[in-house]
Amino acid sequence: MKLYNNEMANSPRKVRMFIAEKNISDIEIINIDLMSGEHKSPEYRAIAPNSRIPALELEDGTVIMESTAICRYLESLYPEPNLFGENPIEIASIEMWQARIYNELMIPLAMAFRHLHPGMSEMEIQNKDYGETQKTIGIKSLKYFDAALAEAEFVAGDRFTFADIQMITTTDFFIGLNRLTLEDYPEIKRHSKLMSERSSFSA
Ligand SMILES: N[C@@H](CCC(=O)N[C@@H](CS)C(=O)NCC(=O)O)C(=O)O
Repeated sequence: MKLYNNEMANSPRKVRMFIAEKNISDIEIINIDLMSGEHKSPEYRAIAPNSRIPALELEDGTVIMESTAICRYLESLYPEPNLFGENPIEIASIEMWQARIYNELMIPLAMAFRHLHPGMSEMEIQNKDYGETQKTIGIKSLKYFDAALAEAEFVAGDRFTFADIQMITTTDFFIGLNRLTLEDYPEIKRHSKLMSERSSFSA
């Protein structure tokens, strides 16, 4: 299998963390240069028509796009350690938290970054008003998820799961890039420290 990757971007980092947690060793990493627009080249589009990374190419040429879909595929191939839930309520809880973090936290913070950060002006037709609105929504969500994290050690209960990967890849990347600080979110800061102690954190 081949993983189309970029070391600086947050979506492929989810997959790299997942691979590290599962200790999977048969995936070749192929780096794609986003800054030079390699992901928009005809060669890469032929592999991943969405022009995004990550993408996972299987031995038979099948390509899976979307970081969560890739992780779900890998969970089926390598069930241990379980990261998507072991019983109906745990499966639902992990799905709920990972989807809520993605939709309510990651998307607004990502849009704020894309529309406000000077470094993104080459990659995005920036709309400052839209960026500011998304930043406000993102800050509201940070407060919400900070309070939610006070209820449990990990995002979806008492053990590490994919929901924690969704959270740490979002907070570690987008809080700083949006010129926000972890100091304002003590439970997210606690969670970040917990995640930074895992070897997969630097994958
Ligand atoms: N929902 C997708 C998002 C993929 C995505 O947007 N990847 C970014 C890097 S984090 C990308 O390829 N951006 C290129 C662009 O926006 O042109 C996933 O989770 O895989």
